[in-house]
Amino acid sequence: MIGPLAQTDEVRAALEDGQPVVALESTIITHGMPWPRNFETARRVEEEVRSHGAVPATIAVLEGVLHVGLTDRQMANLAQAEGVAKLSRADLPVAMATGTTGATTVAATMIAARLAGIEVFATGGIGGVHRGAERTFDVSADLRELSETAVTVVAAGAKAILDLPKTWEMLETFGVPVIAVGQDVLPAFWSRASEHTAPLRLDHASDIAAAHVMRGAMGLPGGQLVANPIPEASEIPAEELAPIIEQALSEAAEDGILAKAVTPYLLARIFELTKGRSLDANIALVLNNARLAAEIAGEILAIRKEITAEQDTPL
Ligand code: PSU
Ligand code: MN
Repeated sequence: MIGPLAQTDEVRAALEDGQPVVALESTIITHGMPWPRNFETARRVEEEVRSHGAVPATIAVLEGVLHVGLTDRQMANLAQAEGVAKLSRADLPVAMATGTTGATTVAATMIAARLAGIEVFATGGIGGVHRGAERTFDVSADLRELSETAVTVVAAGAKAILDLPKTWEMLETFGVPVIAVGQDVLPAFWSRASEHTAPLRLDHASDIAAAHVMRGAMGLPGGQLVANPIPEASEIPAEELAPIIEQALSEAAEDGILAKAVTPYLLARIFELTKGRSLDANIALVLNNARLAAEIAGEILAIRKEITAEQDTPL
């Protein structure tokens, strides 16, 4: 284990005992949702993981220390803090070396999970190719991370604020399996359906776990993206959101919002324009992803135990 990595007792015990663990990101808390619902949600997501048989490990950098698992107090402080850095792959080691406090994106959370030996991670939506990327070149580091780091990420697809066709094309180029759960089309975060046929479909946590184990056994780098549709009762239909997204995007352009500030700006604006409905939907889908991630983590360990038992059986 590398030096500055701190685990809660709960996470350390689970990893040592070979219990299922699910990593959770913190940018969604600091940059994705407003106080106090960000803190309430972070705790509910952890409970959801626990009630489905796994241990949650929320990841963040606190004064330079990479924490894998946060106490309630640490989480409450982070959720209320002002000016917390948003750390992706490029920023993570710099923050750790300089004593910075920052929240981890999907990319940085995957890196931390791998260091800690955690194979499954639940979030809301991944970053992707932004609209207008042909001009701005704004492509999230999350995509490259999925091609390099062997963690299965459960998300509700990517947000419609992005250029979804380009996002899926790029993942295909990178050789990242994009797996829709229980349907033939990819979900679009706040909406269950999109126009994009999913490249892969698996309907059971055990199959997703088997694919994860097979990828590892073949020595292929990189993870899997599991695209889990938002529960029906909580979705906002794509037609209804489209004009709101257009408005938020044109305001972002007028205000000259760039780089890391783009995603948080758009989320906050869409929250206002939907009178909070986008946040209710966001919370419902994260809980749904936490549940599936806990099941996948359990199934991965079950498969590994079976393999070990077979190897131990004399011929
Ligand atoms: N999707 C959400 N909420 C978020 C994010 C994505 O629904 O808060 C965050 C994630 O942490 C993701 C990051 O990794 O935004 C992507 O940021 P960027 O586009 O700057 O790479
Ligand atoms: Mn970006």
